[in-house]
Amino acid sequence: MFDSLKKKLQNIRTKFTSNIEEAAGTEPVPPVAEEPEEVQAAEPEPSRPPQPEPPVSGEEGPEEEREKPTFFNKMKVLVREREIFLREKDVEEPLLELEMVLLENDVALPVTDEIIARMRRDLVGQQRKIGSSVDDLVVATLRSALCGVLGEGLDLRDFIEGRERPVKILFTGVNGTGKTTTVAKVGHYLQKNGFSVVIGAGDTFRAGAIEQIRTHADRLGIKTIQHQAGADPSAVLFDAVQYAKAHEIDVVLADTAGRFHNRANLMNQLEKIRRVMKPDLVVYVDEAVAGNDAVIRADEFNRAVGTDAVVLTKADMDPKGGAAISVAHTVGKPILFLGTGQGYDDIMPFSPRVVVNELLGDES
Ligand SMILES: Nc1nc2c(ncn2[C@@H]2O[C@H](COP(=O)(O)OP(=O)(O)OP(=O)(O)O)[C@@H](O)[C@H]2O)c(=O)[nH]1
Ligand SMILES: [Mg+2]
Repeated sequence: MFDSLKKKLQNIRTKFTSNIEEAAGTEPVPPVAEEPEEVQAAEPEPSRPPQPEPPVSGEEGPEEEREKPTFFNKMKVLVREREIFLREKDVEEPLLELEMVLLENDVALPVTDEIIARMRRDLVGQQRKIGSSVDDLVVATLRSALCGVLGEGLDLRDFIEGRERPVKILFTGVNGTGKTTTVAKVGHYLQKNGFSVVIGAGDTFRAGAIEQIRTHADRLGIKTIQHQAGADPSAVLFDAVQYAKAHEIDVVLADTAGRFHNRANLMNQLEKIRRVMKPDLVVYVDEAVAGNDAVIRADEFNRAVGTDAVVLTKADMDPKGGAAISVAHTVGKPILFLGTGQGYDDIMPFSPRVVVNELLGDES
């Protein structure tokens, strides 16, 4: 998952670190035993002007070398007592490279701009404490910038817990992105978490769609409410809700036919489904492999019929990760799950921190 982006971010991280160390004209500072300090990229220190350089003391040995008016010292980067002050030009080059890497990996332009702005804000003109290495500072800053655009995520179990039953979830999106498979996976996920589920076969349009969702549901031991092909999907989903009420089922999952936002008749049908079914959560499903197209479509769907959360499928086939990074920030709605394969268990609740750790190849 996201292997190309991961590799490129690893290179960028090395580049930032070596540039900062080079600009500082010093070796990485060893950790100070008595007072280990956390790197706090998320909450940068209040801005303070750079401290004047201390007078060179005859006792300071290696420090003396650092204070010589070398080329790097002229860049006015100070590394002293595990603090560092960076100027724009010290990180300009890796910031530019990061911008290119993000754009090449399908991160949307405004989201790329936001990440770069956050990196710049957290690095430049700040007196920054560093931990055991400059790399820690770089990783913490990258992590903070990426988490900043990924938002909070949404825990479906918490969402359901806090609601009156049945909780009604409507899945929408364009053709072939994985809606039906996602309905089955989410049903399985909810069952494993102790919730009872019924599925409404709301795609009455595409040939074979009712049988497809029915087969998944049967395998998972989930009840399906269906009408015949060509029936009004609003009526099917209304019946599914009635069934859930009568049988005290916790959650109704509504599959729908794939549609593009510019097909007025199909969007009107979705509007009618919304009115009749009154979903608690409208989930837009698209595929991570579609990159920027998925982000644009998600935004268009949100404007046309509203979206409360997003599922990105086929993340297992996506080397770039651009859609996963961009969609929440662009649409202003959280990512609920990533689809990570074709099996029923191949679904991952979206945790921004876990995804960022994965991208940075870091477990911390
Ligand atoms: N690799 C991978 N394949 C997936 C994932 N999710 C769905 N698929 C596959 O994508 C294909 C389309 O999935 P469907 O669930 O039928 O898509 P849909 O959006 O319901 O399609 P329509 O109903 O025709 O609009 C199937 O072959 C799925 O197995 C995923 O997370 N990873
Ligand atoms: Mg389908």
